[in-house]
Amino acid sequence: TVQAFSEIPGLWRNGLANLYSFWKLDGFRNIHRVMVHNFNTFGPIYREKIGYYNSVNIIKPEDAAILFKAEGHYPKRLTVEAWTSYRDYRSRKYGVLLKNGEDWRSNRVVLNREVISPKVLGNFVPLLDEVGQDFVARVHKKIERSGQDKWTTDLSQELFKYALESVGSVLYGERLGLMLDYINPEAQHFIDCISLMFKTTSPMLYIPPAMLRRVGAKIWRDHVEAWDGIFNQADRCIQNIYRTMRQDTNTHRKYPGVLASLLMLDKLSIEDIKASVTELMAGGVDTTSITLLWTLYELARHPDLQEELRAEVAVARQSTQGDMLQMLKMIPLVKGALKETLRLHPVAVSLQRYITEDIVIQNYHIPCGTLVQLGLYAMGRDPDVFPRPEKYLPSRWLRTENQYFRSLGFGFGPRQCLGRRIAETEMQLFLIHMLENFRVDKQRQVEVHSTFQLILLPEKPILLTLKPL
Ligand code: HEM
Ligand code: 2DC
Repeated sequence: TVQAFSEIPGLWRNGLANLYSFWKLDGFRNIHRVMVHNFNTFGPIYREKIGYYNSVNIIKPEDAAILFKAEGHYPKRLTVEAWTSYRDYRSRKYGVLLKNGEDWRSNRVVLNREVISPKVLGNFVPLLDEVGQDFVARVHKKIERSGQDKWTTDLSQELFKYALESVGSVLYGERLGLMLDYINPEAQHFIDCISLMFKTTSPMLYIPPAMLRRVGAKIWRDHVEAWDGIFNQADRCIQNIYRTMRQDTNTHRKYPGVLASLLMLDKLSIEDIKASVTELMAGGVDTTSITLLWTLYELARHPDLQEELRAEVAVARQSTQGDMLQMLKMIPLVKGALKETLRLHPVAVSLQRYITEDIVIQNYHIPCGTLVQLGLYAMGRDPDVFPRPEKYLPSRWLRTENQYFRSLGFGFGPRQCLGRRIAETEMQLFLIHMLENFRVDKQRQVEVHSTFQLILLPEKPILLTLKPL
């Protein structure tokens, strides 16, 4: 017989007391490890309430399948109240990230066609490929200047610029100039604002932003300042395109970018377009750059694997004579490496949905309307789900039969990551160019752990050495 909802193990009766213990454990920065600990303590399902944040947590792929079957027509994830509060405070529209219900769906359908449908890949690849080539040229220059035939550095700032340049070129159909020596200080400010925005968001998952705003808390003020910086820079980029579009009357031969395509399509209001394009621009920086940094870190730790990937890329290059769109279809191991990176170092610690019907998971009844959370980080390290989980093995993704609800780094279904195609293409092209030009090396074999700043980040700088082949 099915057991009652109230029988699910876990700590959910006293939210405030749990918030206190969470804080004592430094849980704000360790939510991923706290989740692993909870699954070890309570088993594959547990209930939890921290502050006002109430959820049921699951870890098994089979249970993820049940969850996503119950997500309904308008899938809804946890609302990040800090983000909606800011928009309400400044009277700005929600984009697709924060909308829900029919409003979300109608916007998302239009955006899907311009951002994530396979037909746009042909438009994106030449733009992103150019950015990849410029990155490589920039690294060659750095190596030359070092006078040592190698360059040892914390690549994260360079990768932030690469990611912003990439997403910018796709959104606006033109270059922002971030691969140059002297970059626009406003673009650098934008990058800094995104990191600050993420960092100030995490405590507000547990402490209501409305309350922090009332007492004039620093964290709320910093958060507002960060979003203001993000919106100002996105507004400048959007205005710029809007202006040139109105002057430019001749028909476009080249692909004009996502923003211009959306404006010409005329299916969404300008305010809706601005809101979602801003989210795309902000969502496109830390996510892909950190995933690439983790991938280079893993390749540096696994030199033989690095050579294998290099060989795969070389064969793909040879047999397609550099036709990039074709080449991207011939690099399964490179794609496996990216999946493997997201398994061990996911950007999102969890995926969540408010379920729209009653379900049964692990023999417990869960009522309609409950927030159910899949612990993505914990699942990636569960030995029952991934044999020898501590091993970085891209080849585990080559067999498709074992992938059932296991490759969820970008989420699932109609509410999955809107930037997924951009992210995947941008990261694949980056690895192709890097593998063709440099060997990645690491000084000492020290393990780097993650820290939670809304997204998971390396807890300390990762120093890598790049040498020309
Ligand atoms: C949503 C992961 C890159 C824009 C999401 C979600 C995840 C995710 C897990 C939630 C999906 C769900 O609830 O099912 C990632 C990862 C990335 C990445 C791992 C890179 C490695 C990007 C990029 C952009 C972007 C490059 C923008 C160009 C968005 C947006 C949403 C989203 C707008 C909200 C979609 C909606 O609510 O309809 N992402 N993301 N992401 N992501 Fe990404
Ligand atoms: C954070 O407990 C942990 O892709 C919380 O590009 C639950 C939660 C809810 C929503 C998740 C968030 C977590 C992590 C960051 C995500 C976000 C949805 C979208 C966002 C996964 C797991 C992200 C990084 C977007 C951000 C776009 C934004 C900057 C405009």
